[in-house]
Amino acid sequence: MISKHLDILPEVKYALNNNLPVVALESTIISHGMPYPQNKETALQVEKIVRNQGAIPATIAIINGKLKVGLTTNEIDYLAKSGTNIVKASRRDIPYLLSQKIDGATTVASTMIAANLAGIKVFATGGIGGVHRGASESFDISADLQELSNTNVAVVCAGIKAILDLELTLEYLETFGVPVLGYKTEELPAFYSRKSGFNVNYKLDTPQEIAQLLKSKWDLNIKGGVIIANPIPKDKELDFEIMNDAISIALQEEKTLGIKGKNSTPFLLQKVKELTDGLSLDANIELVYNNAKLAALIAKAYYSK
Ligand code: PSU
Ligand code: MN
Repeated sequence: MISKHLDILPEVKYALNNNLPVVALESTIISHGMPYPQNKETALQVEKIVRNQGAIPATIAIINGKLKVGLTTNEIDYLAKSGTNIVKASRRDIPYLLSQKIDGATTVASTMIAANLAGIKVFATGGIGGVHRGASESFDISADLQELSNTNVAVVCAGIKAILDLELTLEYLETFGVPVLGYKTEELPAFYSRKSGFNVNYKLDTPQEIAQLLKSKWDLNIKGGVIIANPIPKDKELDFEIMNDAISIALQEEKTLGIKGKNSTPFLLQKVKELTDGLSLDANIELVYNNAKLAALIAKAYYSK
């Protein structure tokens, strides 16, 4: 009965049936992570980058009561224009949205669920959700982390978003057995910048080695995902200290306004963008491109004989 709830684009279905590399892409980053029209341009460009590497892109969202795996340009345009008017849909929201036929943009967690149901192994995004700063009081821990401990999809990201508590996020991932790999780096990147002061678990230097690690994990039925932390390119990164200052101001304002729960991440990203005169958005776009490329190479390595 799974197929009743899944709507897979023919091109993606063909690729999956023939063991061709497919890369899943999320849609909350389109609706809630970036403003229009940059969000639309980015989403389309990301698909192009995946194609240029020889893989098939599958952007995922909830449309017309189905988990849609692979979107048309019109659907991407619709999500981009809807912005925060569309529901940000994580794991807990899927049953309600499907049964009520309400559209939703999928987060890392819900994109992983749909990708796994469709049989997609590799997923590219900007940054995963994590343990928020001050979580000991707010209890705000992204559902993305639980999903990574449960669902067999590899997530390529630019490390853990600098707005979060990186140390606590790493502890959480360790507890739940999620490997954090660094692509050509020992240091965990912090989204906008390449340094964070924390280490990844293992540094791997080729997409082939990463694909082998994924196979080892899943051959043994060691359930759950893998994080592949891919640092933003050197010439695109922002200064760690400057970003930290902007993030501190954004966090203070969030507290004053009483913003909580699922609105927290979109608010912080938007506020940091304002405080950096748009520089954080430029960096965010560049790091997503960089991740899409690596994800395509890993997907190709995973499916090569
Ligand atoms: N990365 C980005 N921009 C985003 C997000 C990630 O560069 O907008 C989104 C993802 O969809 C991620 C979500 O799953 O933020 C995390 O939200 P929360 O902390 O509420 O779980
Ligand atoms: Mn949260």
